[in-house]
Amino acid sequence: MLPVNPDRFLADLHHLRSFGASGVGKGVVRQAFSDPDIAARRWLADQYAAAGLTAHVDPVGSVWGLAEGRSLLVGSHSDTQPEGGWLDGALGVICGLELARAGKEAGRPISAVSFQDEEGRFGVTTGSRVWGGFTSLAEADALTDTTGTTFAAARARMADMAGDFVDPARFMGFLECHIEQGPWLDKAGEAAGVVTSIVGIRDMRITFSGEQNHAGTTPMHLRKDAYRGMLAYQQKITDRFRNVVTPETVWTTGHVDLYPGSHSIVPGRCTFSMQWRDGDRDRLERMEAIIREAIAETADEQGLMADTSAMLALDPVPMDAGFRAALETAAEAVAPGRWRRMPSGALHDATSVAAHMPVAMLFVPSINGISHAFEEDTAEADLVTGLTVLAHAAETIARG
Ligand code: HGY
Ligand code: MN
Ligand code: MN
Repeated sequence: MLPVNPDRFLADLHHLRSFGASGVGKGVVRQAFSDPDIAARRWLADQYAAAGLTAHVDPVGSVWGLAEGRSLLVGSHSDTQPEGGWLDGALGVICGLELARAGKEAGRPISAVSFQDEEGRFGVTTGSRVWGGFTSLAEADALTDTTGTTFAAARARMADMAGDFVDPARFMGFLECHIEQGPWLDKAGEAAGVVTSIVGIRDMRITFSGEQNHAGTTPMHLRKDAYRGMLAYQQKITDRFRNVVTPETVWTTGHVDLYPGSHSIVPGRCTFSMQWRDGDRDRLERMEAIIREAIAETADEQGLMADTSAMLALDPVPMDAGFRAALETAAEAVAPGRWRRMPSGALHDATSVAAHMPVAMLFVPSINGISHAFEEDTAEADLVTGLTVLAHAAETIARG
């Protein structure tokens, strides 16, 4: 097996946590292109170079540690949610660093990567989507975060480091180790999850515009209240989704912006996020039709204007059968009887990479199933098991 060093791996994981440590538990605040994110990426590039890899930053801020010739790629993302955990993405990035180092020592070409903006400050999995050719650089540059900052302006902060895009053809496949971010492995006392498929996702912003007015003198029946428009819309989709969704289907409004945001003003504008996920592409499309119909009906009934942003669409992706088999064999060897096959309800960069090469993913347990929160954590023994299973599988795959 590749000569991975668990102590070195854990030390690097904790060092990466120090970039943007929130001061609350093991929480981290390290959004794409923030100071801690850029500092972490500079540190990663130095680690890749110190390991004898070619350190490289691409135009969208993803950082690569490249082995000579054709190699197996291992990695994830090192940016976090506005309130993130220390392991979401970081685990896979440090697994990539450790496997690439061990690969160099063992003469097994393994490359490493930390993709940029997987967490969607601008658009979910932006870095790997642009690298993968799903979104043009021009389209990405026009994306904005919730404050109106453009991707172009943000990525300009790393322009001094940026080179060309890395050619996907130099890799024979991709492995990503990630925390489960759900409850199942932790509840079952299991150590590893071999991912079968990654859900598809749709994501957009919806804006209702009505009439800003006085909260005290405007009778209820004369209002064109944008917030009440959103509430009416939400009720319509909840009612109509019942015939379409399954217990695995999820939909979320995670961000709402009311304008002008005063207690004494009837909001004239309400912009909110609408995200939905499922393992079935047809179901995602049926949900989209319901959403767009509910928007139009609500605007008409309430005398509002409605506008929608461009919609981000990633379809469900099955993992490569051969790579999955290598992970299953490795999991049984390292944690006999304490692993399972399972789908991923979270999105990952592996979705973008899968269009170019075989990919597979390995999950480790999340304590109490918590993620995208400062409380996110995993027992160190489970982190080391994840690294060991990945190294075992990488050896099998690299050997061919
Ligand atoms: O939202 C997701 O699934 C990922 O954690 N960004
Ligand atoms: Mn992630
Ligand atoms: Mn995440």
